[in-house]
Amino acid sequence: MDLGEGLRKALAKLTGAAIMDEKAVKEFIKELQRILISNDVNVKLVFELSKRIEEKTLKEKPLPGVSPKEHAVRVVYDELTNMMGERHEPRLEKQRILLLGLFGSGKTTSVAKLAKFYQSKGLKSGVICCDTFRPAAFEQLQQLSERNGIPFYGEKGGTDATRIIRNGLERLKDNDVIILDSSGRSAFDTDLQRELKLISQNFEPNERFLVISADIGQVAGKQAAEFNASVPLTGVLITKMDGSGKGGGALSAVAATGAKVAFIGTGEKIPDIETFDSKKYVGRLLGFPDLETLISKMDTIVKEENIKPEELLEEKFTIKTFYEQLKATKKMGPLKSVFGMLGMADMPKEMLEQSEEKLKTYEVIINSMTPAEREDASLLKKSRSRQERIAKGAGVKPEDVRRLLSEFEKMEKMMGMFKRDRGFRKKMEKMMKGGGLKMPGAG
Ligand SMILES: Nc1nc2c(ncn2[C@@H]2O[C@H](COP(=O)(O)OP(=O)(O)OP(=O)(O)O)[C@@H](O)[C@H]2O)c(=O)[nH]1
Ligand SMILES: [Mg+2]
Repeated sequence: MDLGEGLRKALAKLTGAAIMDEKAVKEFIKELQRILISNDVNVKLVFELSKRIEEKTLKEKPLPGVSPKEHAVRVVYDELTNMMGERHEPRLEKQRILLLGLFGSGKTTSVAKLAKFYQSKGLKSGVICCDTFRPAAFEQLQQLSERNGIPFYGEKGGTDATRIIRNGLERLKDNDVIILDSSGRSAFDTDLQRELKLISQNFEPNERFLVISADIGQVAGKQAAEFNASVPLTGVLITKMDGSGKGGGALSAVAATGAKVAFIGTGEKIPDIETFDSKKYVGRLLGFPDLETLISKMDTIVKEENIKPEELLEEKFTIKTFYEQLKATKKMGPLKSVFGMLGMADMPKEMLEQSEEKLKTYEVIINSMTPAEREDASLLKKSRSRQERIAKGAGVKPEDVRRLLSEFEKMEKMMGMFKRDRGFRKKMEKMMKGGGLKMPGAG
């Protein structure tokens, strides 16, 4: 079971118990330990954490106005947050950043992601390829940079790191932020150590970020300590937080070494990077809405797709709005995380998977509908002959048309829920101001 799902279930059980007595708390603690350990969090950390949670839940008096159950949720939230490290505040100023790490950890991708990140903060940012080890490294970063409008310097086939850095710094001197991609190895060895020392001396980085893939779990702690001993790190960037069930293990292990998790990678695409904030991370795991991230993400997409926010919540939900939304949500990345951010973690699976192919099929189906049908889906629901006509026109099976309709209906229901919720937007605004953030299952 994934970490978030496990935690949410265990908490819901605790807060749903008729009385939250010692027995219920002890049961919860056992469950919590099982979930954390199976997600590769270090056993010692888990026992320390669960002991504190047990003590605080049973012995501490809740603040006035806070129910024992709310208190318990708060304790769990605080303890998990502490275990996962602190919040990173990136310096938004002129600087040089070195990314280092083992093979395939995500260095090159993260170099481009970071350049875009700093560009989005208004800083001119360029990148240097100083991976002199892997032959295709130059092309990979060059292409990523070209596609994303990032100034790039590299020397194809070049092996002289000192020279590459000198030339690169000269060529990119108009940039505020310069990020350097270094070569990996299959393990940390003296060869890599020597190379990184040389790069450090010539590049004089302000930040030295170790890039680690989340899928190595708690081994991340050992790795961070090992690198740190010879190349003093200023932070760690954990990639593949999206695909790995071991993200929590990696984060907590790195935090336990005292190294700081600076950024996390949450997907293969360039925008999939976040400054690390343990509160946000744990909040999302527990299913509390992370509205700041959601809203800023929505804002960008709404701008890109030219969607008017009112339209998303307009009175009438039509096939047209449905399709616009599917497209937008696909852009937002796995819908799962978006709904997780809204505190509605467990959506029907088929709605979470918006493949390119499926969207294409939907597009041709929708194109075969008459304007009236697009406005009023009830015309279609009742009429098999209309469904068949559309299928024929679109060159698909009638089942495909019905599948679209059934998804439309599900989404329509959800939108209805939002609206009945005394204005979804109002709720979001209220939550953002910090008031009224009700924890699921608590109370
Ligand atoms: N899902 C996911 N994939 C990622 C993420 N970051 C990187 N990847 C993928 O991981 C693979 C390796 O990434 P690279 O950036 O080439 O890794 P590297 O550390 O530069 O590798 P070497 O140069 O060979 O040492 C690529 O397929 C990336 O798309 C992430 O945050 N999430
Ligand atoms: Mg690379």
